[in-house]
Amino acid sequence: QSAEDELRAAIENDELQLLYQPILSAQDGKIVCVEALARWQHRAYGLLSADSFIPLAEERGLIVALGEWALRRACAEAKLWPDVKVAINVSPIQFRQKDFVATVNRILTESGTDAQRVELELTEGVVIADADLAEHAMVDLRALGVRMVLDDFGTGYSSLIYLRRFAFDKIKIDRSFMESMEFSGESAIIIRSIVDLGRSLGLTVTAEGVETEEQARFLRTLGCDELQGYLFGRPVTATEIEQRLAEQR
Ligand code: G
Ligand code: G
Ligand code: MN
Ligand code: NA
Repeated sequence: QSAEDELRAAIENDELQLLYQPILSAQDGKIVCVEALARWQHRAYGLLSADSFIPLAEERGLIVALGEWALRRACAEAKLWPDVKVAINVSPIQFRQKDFVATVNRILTESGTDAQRVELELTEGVVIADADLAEHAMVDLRALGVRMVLDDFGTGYSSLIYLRRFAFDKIKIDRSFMESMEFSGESAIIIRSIVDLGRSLGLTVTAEGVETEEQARFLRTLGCDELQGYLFGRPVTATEIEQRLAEQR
């Protein structure tokens, strides 16, 4: 059986799973959101991270089904933690489907999920192919009440144009800037600029890949709104998130 056939079967038979990584308010350290990250428990290879099968799904036309599965699963599991938002990564291919907005609307309705609790994470790649289509889809999604997030911010080449043209609610600073962050260095200057830019445009700014107390302190000083990274928690199961939320109450 080819990897493609195995992945198709895994999607159809609900054999994939979602882990959730906490995203904290920089102000009070409370979990305000969790990001859903797909995993594949493979018979032979063990637990596979998204990097090892999302590209395959995109190449072989399986990403639309996988994306719908992820939306449905995240909406179902998010019932365990009513106070916290859930962020779902959306592939550019999935986003460009003519019926994407209708699909999101249907899944929200079927699962009884409040749209305000759902964030969709897009990368710049989404708008490169067909900006008009993307613009309309974003307006329609926001009209549903869903929040739109620009993921991996700072890695594309025309981020500023996208921020002006598209109605994002939030930007996530790519974790590559944290990795190389020296407080007097170039990455720190870039991070500061992104935080200032986002705030002056009225966007929520989230930093990803926060691994040290020093990084967290620096980001709080800058006025970054939300923090995500191994310092605060790795991706874990829905049940583990539920337990952690119970502890913070
Ligand atoms: O958690 P991990 O390192 O496996 O994530 C790797 C990449 O896969 C990240 O860029 C993440 O956005 C992406 N990813 C994780 N889950 C999903 C998903 O459900 N759908 C899509 N389209 N991308 C995902
Ligand atoms: O592209 P996207 O931002 O969706 O990818 C999120 C990915 O980043 C996930 O694979 C997640 O496991 C990973 N990640 C989250 N926090 C950290 C961190 O603190 N350090 C590193 N190296 N990776 C992280
Ligand atoms: Mn993401
Ligand atoms: Na990212």
